[in-house]
Amino acid sequence: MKRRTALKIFGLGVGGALLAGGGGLGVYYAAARRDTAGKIDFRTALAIPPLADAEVMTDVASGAAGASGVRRFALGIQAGETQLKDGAPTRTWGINGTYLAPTIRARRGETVEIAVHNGLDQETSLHWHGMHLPAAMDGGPHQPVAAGETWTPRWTVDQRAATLWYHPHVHGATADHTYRGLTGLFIVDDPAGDDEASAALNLPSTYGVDDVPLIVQDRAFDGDNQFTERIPLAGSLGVIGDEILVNGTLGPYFDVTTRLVRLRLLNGSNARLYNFGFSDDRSFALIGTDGGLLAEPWETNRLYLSPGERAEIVVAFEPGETVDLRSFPSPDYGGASGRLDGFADRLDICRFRAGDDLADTTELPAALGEAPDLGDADVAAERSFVLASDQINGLSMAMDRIDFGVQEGTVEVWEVTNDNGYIHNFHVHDVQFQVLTVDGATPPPHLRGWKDTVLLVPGSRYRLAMRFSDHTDPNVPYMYHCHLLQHEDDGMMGQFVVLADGEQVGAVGAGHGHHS
Ligand SMILES: [Cu+2]
Repeated sequence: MKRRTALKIFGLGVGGALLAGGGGLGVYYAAARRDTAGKIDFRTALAIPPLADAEVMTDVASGAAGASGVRRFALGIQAGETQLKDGAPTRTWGINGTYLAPTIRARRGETVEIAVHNGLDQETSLHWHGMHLPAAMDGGPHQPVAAGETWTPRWTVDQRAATLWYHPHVHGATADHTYRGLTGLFIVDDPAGDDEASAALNLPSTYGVDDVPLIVQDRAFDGDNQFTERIPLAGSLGVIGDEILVNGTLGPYFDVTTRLVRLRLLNGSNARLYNFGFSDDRSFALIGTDGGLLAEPWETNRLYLSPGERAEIVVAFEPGETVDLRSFPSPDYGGASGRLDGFADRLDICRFRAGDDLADTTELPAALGEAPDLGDADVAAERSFVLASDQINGLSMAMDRIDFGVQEGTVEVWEVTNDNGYIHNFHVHDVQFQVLTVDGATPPPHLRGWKDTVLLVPGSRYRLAMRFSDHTDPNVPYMYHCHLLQHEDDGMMGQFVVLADGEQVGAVGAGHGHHS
């Protein structure tokens, strides 16, 4: 069935509703607007993903990392059960645990090596979302890890401090594998002692204390506490769940001990968008987007994130207060299917309980990073991408088709439009891009920093500038795609290669990434 149909109907439950006539469907439709504001029992302490242990190896052979050595991480993908709710445990997947994954941290300039062991009974992959790295290390559809095998990518981190993440990317099964729980953060830090960089800013930066990751995911549970992707009445985006997990915790609270707290938000949902704000409508400062810090903080009381996007915000708390992070109804998208896609929902996400004495040692500087600077660059090529009907430019993803090659060392401008009437977004591997314009105008403040994923409002035109540096390979492609995972799996994805001078686009196999 095509996914762009307005109403997608699954299962016996809706069959019964249909037999009962329009009134039965109407019950589902009415229930499709969820409002949990003030109704969540925040009784479980927010889980903080552990930091991944690294073994530092002296790398004599390649000399790649010089004196700093190579940081080697070990990630074990496994199936298991997780006690997410009262009653039966939920069958989940996780990495070094049964749900979600440890947070990897590495500094710019360090060489990392990550041993990814697949302990599942089927192939999967891990993709380093937002990372600038060789295509063969990217963990996309062409780097599947077979059941029982270990894949060990290695690269030198070379990009700004940023909140990146990792998740499976096997073609046709990315949505399912991610939904089961394979999601972790990858935080890039600036080099130690680099006083030009973010490390010198006095931002909140104590992990889990005043620098807190929030992996926000919606999930639908069946009557037996199991994740289900077969919800009764679905819209156009894929599975929309009615319960919110943060770092794998349902109904989480976080005890605030400092006046300022940095939250690293990841929309880790397959399909749901979040219009973040607080229950008292307080303002907060957006300090960073997908690719790192903004030039300056932006004060707002709402922040819209589509699947795969990240944001770093700084929130100020008063002693003794309680306030909830909430997702508010989305202003712009609606209609009948918009409601089924969750755009009318109001959902409580996480409670913040401030202590009576708050440490006050950090600050929010007026100047943070450097604004993207590609607006004046010489542009080597312009390309256009139209997303509609599970396709990009009228083509579905094919593993053995490389759509185009770009020249290493050049800047390109990609014009991206959503010509569909349904929500999509656009993610490009290997690079962070600058949004030059939206419908010809200067982008809003939350799109003025480095991005790797951008929401595509239907009918709007986004001009994205990106520089392709390093890592040429005519035969191993990077992906560009919609990050609503069902759309991606259904074929809304393409492939490009980065070419050295004089190189031609090569060939890539059809792969064995298709699941049955
Ligand atoms: Cu899409």
